[in-house]
Amino acid sequence: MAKKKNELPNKKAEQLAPHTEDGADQFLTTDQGVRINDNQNTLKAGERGPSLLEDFIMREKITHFDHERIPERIVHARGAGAHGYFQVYASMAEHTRAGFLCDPGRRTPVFVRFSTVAGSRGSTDLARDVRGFAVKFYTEEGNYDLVGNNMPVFFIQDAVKFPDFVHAVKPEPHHEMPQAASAHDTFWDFISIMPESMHMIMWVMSDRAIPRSYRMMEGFGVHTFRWINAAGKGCFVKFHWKPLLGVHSVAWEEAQQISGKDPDFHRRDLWNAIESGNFPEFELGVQLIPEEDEHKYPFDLLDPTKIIPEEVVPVQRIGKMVLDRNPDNFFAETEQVAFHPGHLVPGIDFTNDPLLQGRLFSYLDTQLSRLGSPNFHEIPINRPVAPVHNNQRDGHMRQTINRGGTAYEPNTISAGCPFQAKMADGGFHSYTERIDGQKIRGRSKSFFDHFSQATLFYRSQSPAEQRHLVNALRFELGKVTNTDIRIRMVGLLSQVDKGLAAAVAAGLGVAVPAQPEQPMNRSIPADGDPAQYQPHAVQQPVEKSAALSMEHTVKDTIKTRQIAFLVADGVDSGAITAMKDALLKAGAQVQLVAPRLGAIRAASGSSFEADQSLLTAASVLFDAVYVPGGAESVATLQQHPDAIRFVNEAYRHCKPVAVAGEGLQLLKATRVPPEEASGVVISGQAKAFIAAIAQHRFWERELAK
Ligand code: HDE
Repeated sequence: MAKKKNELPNKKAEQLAPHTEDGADQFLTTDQGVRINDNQNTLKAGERGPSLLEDFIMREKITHFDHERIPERIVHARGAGAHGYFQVYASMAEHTRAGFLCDPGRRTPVFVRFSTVAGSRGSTDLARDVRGFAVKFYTEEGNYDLVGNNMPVFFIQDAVKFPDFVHAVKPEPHHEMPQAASAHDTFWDFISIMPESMHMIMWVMSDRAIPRSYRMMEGFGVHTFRWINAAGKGCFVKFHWKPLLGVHSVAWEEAQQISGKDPDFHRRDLWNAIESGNFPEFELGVQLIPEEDEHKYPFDLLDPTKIIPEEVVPVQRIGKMVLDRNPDNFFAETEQVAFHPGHLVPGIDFTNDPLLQGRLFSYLDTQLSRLGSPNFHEIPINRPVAPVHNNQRDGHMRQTINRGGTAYEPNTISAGCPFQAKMADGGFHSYTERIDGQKIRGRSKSFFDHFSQATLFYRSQSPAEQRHLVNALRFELGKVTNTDIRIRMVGLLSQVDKGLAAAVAAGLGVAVPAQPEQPMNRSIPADGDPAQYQPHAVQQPVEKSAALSMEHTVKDTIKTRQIAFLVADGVDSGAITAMKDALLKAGAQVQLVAPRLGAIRAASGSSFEADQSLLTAASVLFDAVYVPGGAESVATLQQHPDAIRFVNEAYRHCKPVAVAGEGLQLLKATRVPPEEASGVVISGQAKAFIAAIAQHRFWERELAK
């Protein structure tokens, strides 16, 4: 498909353009612009002699190479980025004075980076993990970063625990194993004595942790933030990103296989979608809470382990983000982009969430070691489109050439410039919140309900989702070698839901502890009285929340779904064309998978080019499989173990399978029932197949196994 170009002006794209380089039709040069005549041989004393120190060309090249790497991000090292824009549907001026949220005519350029958390830069995309969802808005009033995740809560309530948490989940320090996985002793050791993690554990053990695509996951700001309008009135706000393609995941076994077949699965999917003009779209949603309601709920708005159920405060969809351009260079853009929750614009402010407060320190600090200089804001991808004028000067790799004879403020020599901006001129003004308290290391009692929202999440899941959650816990705790940790975890789970704990315990071959009423909580100060720190459950305003289950997501589109057609010589060309046309029309993408590459001869005499062979393709890389008729083609596939495996696996992973004509014969060689069943279409009818693909998965099949 031809790449659709976004012709509309984009200030960030215009700003980046002069920084791009293109070697097409150009001579090779040194970094100083000198043309290179021989890039194949070092300067030597004689053809067989030693290399000469004076070879400035070779030394420059090797020196640059030696220093190519920068430290990877301590968390969220593996990611993929994209450019796009955001536009608000209607002015939100009643609640915020942020310019990009008040003008529906304004398209604000954005750069988004999706990521996994625990793995290194080269790790698999399909690890069971939280996904980062970081958005940089290049607004007219300066850069605003919404640095969120695909899960609305977090593991811990206070930033001071973050290094411990990350050390626990990262590969273990003595042997650096396992990579990009939480299924090991240190992670679960920490969690088993950290009851505040239980709500987040429900999310990470759910299928949300193995998304089908970055384009099919939600995003959340996690913390409660504040909006402030032009009159200075504040309200609380929770941010959501809602993908227009719905929220979908893969099966755990599938995730593990994808990690082998294509560890770049999510990165490739994002790249290909944008290249083919299928621009990912997300709506920005907000939950607005009037200040007067701060203490109205049975949870604390400042506690990042809590959500506000959508049934209690509905999510208003206020605008749309479209990702329409891939980066030109991964390192320059995706690797060097620097997010920071403290990149704020007037009209948006923080709350006292103790996790957020710690983040405000960490992100700026980490960029200094990662990017190596306080001038990281001058790297093209990080530059605001709003003008920058201040008295920050010098430092490594300074690029701006500041004119003028003063670098301080106030001054008279430069007529006081650059001068402070009044609020009316767009000057940032922190929200005037009244604070009155003692200086203490402590936590509010309102943070001590560690279980009721974990319970709410678990009970809101469909039976299949609950099953997956149980299996995920059995898998993860099954990889834990220390039995005490397993038992402590089962004890904690019994505080969430007795059935959940019993199911996990059965898989681990342990008993649910009889007395887990006071779950282990080591998260207390040395001189603290344990009795004062015990978690307690608080009745939630709803028993269940539909929004928490992916079963309730969008299931009326097959846009960008990848469909495999299994074909061989002698295939029925009509059955290919009819199905392909219908699927393409509905927005899906089709690949012909054959026993070998090259031209596949159809029964009619025409031919088709195979996109992949059974050797390079795998069912786990597709959303559905179709076997068109043609006696010779089907007979060949029936004899091909990889074709049988392809269909069996697609069925096992609960995907739609369709056959037409003799294609039915292939099913007889597989474990797929050769009859019309949920997600099995034997009529060859495109309409039924499309409806099945839109359903995504038929999890009930798992029960029949
Ligand atoms: Fe981060 N986090 N984080 N985090 N985080 C980083 O910043 C940190 C937290 C999130 O694509 C680091 O530039 C602390 C919550 C994303 O570049 C670092 C705490 C949420 C990304 C850091 C948290 C996030 C990061 C590492 C607890 C969801 C990737 C590299 C107080 C709301 C951004 C970097 C990108 C990255 C610190 C918790 C999201 C070390 C101290 C909660 C999406 O600064």
